[in-house]
Amino acid sequence: MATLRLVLGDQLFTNISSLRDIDTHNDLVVMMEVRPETDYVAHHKRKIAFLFSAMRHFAKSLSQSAKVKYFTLDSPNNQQDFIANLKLLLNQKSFSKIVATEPAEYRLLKQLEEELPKLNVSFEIREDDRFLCSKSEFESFANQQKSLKMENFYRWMRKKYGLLMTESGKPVGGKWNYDHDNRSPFKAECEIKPRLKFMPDKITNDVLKLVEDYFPDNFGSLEDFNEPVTETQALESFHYFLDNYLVNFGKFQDAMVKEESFMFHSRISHLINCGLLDPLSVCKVISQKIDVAPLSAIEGFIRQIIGWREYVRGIYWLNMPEYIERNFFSHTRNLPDFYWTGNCKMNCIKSVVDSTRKTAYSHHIQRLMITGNLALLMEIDPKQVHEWYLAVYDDAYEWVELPNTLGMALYADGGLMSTKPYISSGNYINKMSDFCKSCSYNVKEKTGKGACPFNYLYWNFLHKNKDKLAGNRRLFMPYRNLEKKSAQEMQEIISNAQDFLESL
Ligand code: FAD
Ligand code: DLZ
Ligand code: SF4
Repeated sequence: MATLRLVLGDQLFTNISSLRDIDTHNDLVVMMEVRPETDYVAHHKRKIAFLFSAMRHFAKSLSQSAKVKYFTLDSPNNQQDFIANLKLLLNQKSFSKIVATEPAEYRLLKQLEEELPKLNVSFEIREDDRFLCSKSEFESFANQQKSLKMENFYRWMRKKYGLLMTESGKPVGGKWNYDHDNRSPFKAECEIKPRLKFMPDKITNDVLKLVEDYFPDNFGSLEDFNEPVTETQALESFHYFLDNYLVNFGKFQDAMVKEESFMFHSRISHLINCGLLDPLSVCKVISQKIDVAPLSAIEGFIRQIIGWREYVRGIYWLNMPEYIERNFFSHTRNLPDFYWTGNCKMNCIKSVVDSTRKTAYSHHIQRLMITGNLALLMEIDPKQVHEWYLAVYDDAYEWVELPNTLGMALYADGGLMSTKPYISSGNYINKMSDFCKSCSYNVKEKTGKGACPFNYLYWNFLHKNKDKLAGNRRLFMPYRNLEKKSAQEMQEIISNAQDFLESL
């Protein structure tokens, strides 16, 4: 008898485990656009458009060799629920079994585990082996460590996959990590080429109209939508990165330039996360580029994928569901409106929010050291920050977004993800970007009306959280500098910070 095979929106991979043994004559693949998934946060319009278009293209391509039932969001028989739609299909035809690949998010895995048994048909939830470290492997790795550190995990993964390893088992070039070479600001010393654009076809145009009709008030703009939405286009986009940006990827990885949201970054996280690109294949291709790009760029890139990406997933599954509740500093302030409107005098924040609205993208340092940094210094409730990041980026799924936001950017997990909070004054932002040049605040001023808010908020934060942070060896220098501040300077810092926070 036939099998019913469920494919979720972020499982657009031809060799996904749920399809591997498909009987193309009998089985039915089901995919669906449903309101609970579009509404668990109010996603950026571009995120919904990208995913729906990619889902529809995937279904179309699959239907050339298999039977596919696709529920569009506006189809009249769509029950707007994964289980209710499965029930509908089970009522129309008998299936011996339902097969799915495990959802990447805790929320949906729990729902399937609870509700599939009620359908009175056998079911199987298979492992998602697109990830390079299984949940159980990560757990046993973690159990063997005195303290869990990304760097150790990354080295273990390098050995496991033989990536950038010599035949004698040593790291290529003699060092595991070349991050020190990757911290240059950008002084317009080379061209940043325009990105490749993929013009919308009929499928994409239909989706763009649907998103505008159904989600008119969601954050973000659909103007000039030109994302890759098929595997072929995703590969083209990745190869364009290799040919045009990889050489400078490492050196300028942390640099920020107004109006240049992508810099030399790959812009592939949304493509990997939804299945259009395979992370291991990407790393294998890039490791062959050793003759055309600096080792620091290649190593840095591979570290992000087999290191950070897998590590955050491991942390997520090891600690959910309690992880989402963590709030180490007990912060409770509301996220200010300017995270949505961009209406504020801080040029760095305004620029990042504006480009997020246009592209549903920011690169890592913009997420960590601009919006994340300020949210922590402003003592915003971690859950509200988490929901913002989950909504506004087209690569955002809870398994990857939550540890990055709650753990890395906000230190709300008290140090599980990072060894110290990623906070900075305006000085760092000024060093790594051109935002401050055209800001109405003065980055050199520490206190007073015209002073950069990052400056007094930074020292105020360190002062306020002395009990929790002063013992951290990685914060030795900042605390030593804090001690050197005069009583009067401290008073001004605290009073400026208070005024700022109360004005939110
Ligand atoms: P590149 O800089 O070109 O890096 C290459 C690839 O490495 C990325 O495509 C991505 O797959 C992977 N990668 C790099 N850093 C990380 C990381 N810290 N965690 C996981 N993978 C990483 N990434 C997401 O994919 N989804 C998210 O929802 C997300 N939320 C974030 C929230 C915050 C607060 C922060 C600080 C980071 C977040 N990241 C997230 C990680 C990172 O910022 C993005 O992966 C990266 O900016 C994507 O751009 P890119 O493809 O051009 O990456
Ligand atoms: C993000 C998303 C959105 C917006 N819509 C859908 C959808 O309608 N149908 C679907 O199958 N998946 C969607 N997704 C992706 C899911 O949220 C994702 O598969 C789960 O959260 C598991 O990671
Ligand atoms: Fe941002 Fe401060 Fe620089 Fe203005 S001066 S851009 S607020 S860091």
